[in-house]
This record gives sequence, structure tokens and C-alpha cells, in this order.
Amino acid sequence: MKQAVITGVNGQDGSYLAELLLGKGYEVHGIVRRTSSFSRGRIDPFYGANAGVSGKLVLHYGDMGDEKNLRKLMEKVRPDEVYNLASQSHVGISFDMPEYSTDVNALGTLRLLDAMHDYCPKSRFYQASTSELFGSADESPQTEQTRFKPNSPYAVAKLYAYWMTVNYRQTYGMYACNGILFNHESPRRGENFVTRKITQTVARIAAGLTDCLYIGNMEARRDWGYAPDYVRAMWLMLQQEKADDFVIATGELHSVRELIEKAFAYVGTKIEWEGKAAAECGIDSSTGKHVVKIDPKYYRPIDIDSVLGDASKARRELGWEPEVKFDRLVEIMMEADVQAAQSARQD
Ligand code: NAP
Ligand code: G4F
Repeated sequence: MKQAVITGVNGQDGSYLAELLLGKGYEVHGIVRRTSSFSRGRIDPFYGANAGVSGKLVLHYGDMGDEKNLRKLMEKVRPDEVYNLASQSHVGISFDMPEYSTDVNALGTLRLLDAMHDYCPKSRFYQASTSELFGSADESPQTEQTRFKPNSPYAVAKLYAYWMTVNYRQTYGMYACNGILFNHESPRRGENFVTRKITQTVARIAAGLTDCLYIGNMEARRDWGYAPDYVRAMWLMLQQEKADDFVIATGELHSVRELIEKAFAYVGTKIEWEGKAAAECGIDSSTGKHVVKIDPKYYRPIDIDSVLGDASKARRELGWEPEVKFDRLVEIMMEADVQAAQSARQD
């Protein structure tokens, strides 16, 4: 039975990756943090005796800030594969917590790579790198050759982790890969990322549970894919003959404004826009209610206008293709959030 360690197993990607690996018969060792309230909703369905998966999920308390804990785990498990997904993953919040974001995202990766180097140097390593490395890029679309210009504490920390991964590969011959993943979303996406915030709030407005969506920069454009497609790419990267770095993206660009319009259209509401800049509002064309408003607190000190990926290398060398694109992604997320809002209304 193959063994894998997943840091950040309780996150969006960690939960989908665990599900994928368990389905392939892996023994998955997930690192979870101690929290004051227990929230394991994403991994509960496939944890324990009745999980109905062929593999086995084992959870370990740990933290990317705790070097000894990571070393002990690598020494004990000596896994075949390690997926480093743990991170303070919110770009906006990294401006408020630059030091913490650096400790977890940059030094945490170093601690893990070094523990692997000492205890299981033959294990294969996946690093959750990001399109944020490109920042406001010089060219579009971005490929593995595009120059990095990170412009947030999150992205700068991830750049350190990217190069440490390359460095351990080149210096020690470790099988270590960077997946440069563009934004990917799902019904399991954290509620303060823009896609999920929109689908959840629109569903709640439609169910009469709230009145208005407060939003930041609506002109930002992203290349949004579907998380289950992206964890498949992570696994593929660790099954090759040689370790390498890959861009994973859909190649489609959409704006936050477009996402809002699509989410409202799903519940039968047409949005008309009125006003300019921070005074702009989205109005429900049938009721005249103001259902979208700008709240400047969601503006970032510096934002990326647009990122668009070219995943040709992954297509060619991994045989990877995204199965879900933007329109279907919004439908999947709306279906789940509408159902959740309807259940909440009945409570
Ligand atoms: P996520 O939902 O925020 O999950 C992050 C996970 O990391 C959570 O389980 C969290 O634990 C854990 N974590 C945070 N700080 C930790 C620490 N100090 N020690 C141990 N665990 C810690 O993020 P995601 O969307 O799944 O993303 C997975 C990875 O891919 C992240 O590294 C992210 O930066 C990167 N990435 C994401 C995207 C995207 O669009 N989703 C794109 C490119 C790269 P709790 O569950 O306890 O909070
Ligand atoms: O959903 P977001 O917070 O995602 P962002 O900043 O692109 O980062 C995500 O994707 C990265 C991959 O490129 C990951 F590395 C990272 O870990 C994370 O998963 O924001 C997307 C855009 C931004 O331009 C933001 O300013 O949406 C804009 N936005 C507008 N209003 C908002 C809001 N973002 C959030 N979170 N909340 C808003 O109310």
C-alpha cells in the first residue's frame, strides 16, 4: 500500500486530494491543526471505519511552524509521497499577517523539505505553488518561463518555497515538483475567497436569509478552475520519470463582475449596474433592491488585475486536461450553496 503525507489535509485541496488518493488505495497521513472548535466537515465523510474508500486516512496533529513535529512524522511514516498544501492561503489577509504568512508558507516548506532530506530523501515532494508568483505579469498568458513578480507577502513567501523546492531538487537530487496552480474553486472553497463568498451570499439572498453582497474589486480577472481537476494534476506530477514544474490552468479569463452576474442569473435575477467606483451598486432589475454594494475594506493595498495560465506543458507531458470550465463551475457551486441556504431556511 502506497503512503502519502498531506499537509493542509483539512483544506479545500487537501480534502479532494485525500479523497483521490484514498480511492486509489493509498494510506494517507494528514496533518491537522489543533483548533478550539472542531471543524472537519471537509474530511469527515472519508474518515473512520465506514468511510467506504479503499485506502485509509490517519490524522496527526501538527503545524508547519513546529519543526520537531514535522521531523518526527517524516521519521515515523517515511512516505512515498508528500504533498505540501498547508498555508495561510488568503492573499488579502497576508498584508495584515506578513510575518506569520512567511513563517508558514516559506519557512514551513523549508522545515518539511529538510525533514524529508534527513529521513526519507527518496520520497516524492509536491509544493503548492501559485499563479500569484507572476504578480502583475509582463506577458499573458503565463507559462513556466514567465518572469515572477510577486506583489503580496503571500506571494513573496510562496516564491521562497518555490525556489527551495527547486534547490532541494538540484542540490540533493530529490524528486521535488512545483505545481504553479491558478485559482481553483469548489463547494468546499473557504467562505472568504471571492467565488465562494459570491455563490454563498447570492444563494442566501435568494433564500431571504440576507439582503446584500458586499464586495471589493469587481474588475479583477482570474483563470478559475475546478479543485478536483487540479488535485488530479498534483498526483500526476508525482508519477513521472523526472521531477519538474508545471502550470495548471484552464486558459479562460473572467472578471469578478461576470461571476456576480452569473451567480444571480442562476437564481433568476438580472443585475443592472448603477453608479461608479466605490459608489457602484448592483440592482435586482425586477424588485429594484440594491443587492450588490462596494465595501472598500475588501480592496487590497495592491491587487493583481488579471492572471491567465497556459497549461500546454501539463497537457503535453502529463496528459492533463481540465474537465470543468467557468460556466459549469459556477453552476456546481450555486447548486451546493442554494441547497445549503434552503436547508438553513428550514432550520
Ligand atoms: P485552504 O483551503 O486555505 O487550506 C489550507 C490548509 O492549510 C488548511 O487545512 C489549514 O488548516 C492548513 N494550515 C494553515 N496554516 C497551517 C499551519 N501553520 N500548519 C499546518 N496547517 C496549516 O487552501 P487551498 O485552497 O486548499 O490551497 C491549498 C494550497 O494550494 C495552499 O498552499 C494554497 O496557498 C495553494 N494554492 C491554492 C490555490 C487555489 O486557488 N485554491 C491556487 C494556488 C495555490 P485549517 O483547516 O486548520 O485552517
Ligand atoms: O478569491 P481571492 O481572494 O483569490 P486570490 O487573491 O486570487 O488568491 C487565491 O488564488 C491564488 C492563485 O492565484 C492562490 F494562490 C491563493 O492561495 C488563493 O487561493 O480574490 C480574487 C480577486 C482579487 O483580485 C480580489 O481583490 O477577487 C477580488 N475580490 C473582490 N472582492 C475579492 C473580494 N476577494 C475576496 N477574497 N473577497 C472579496 O470580497
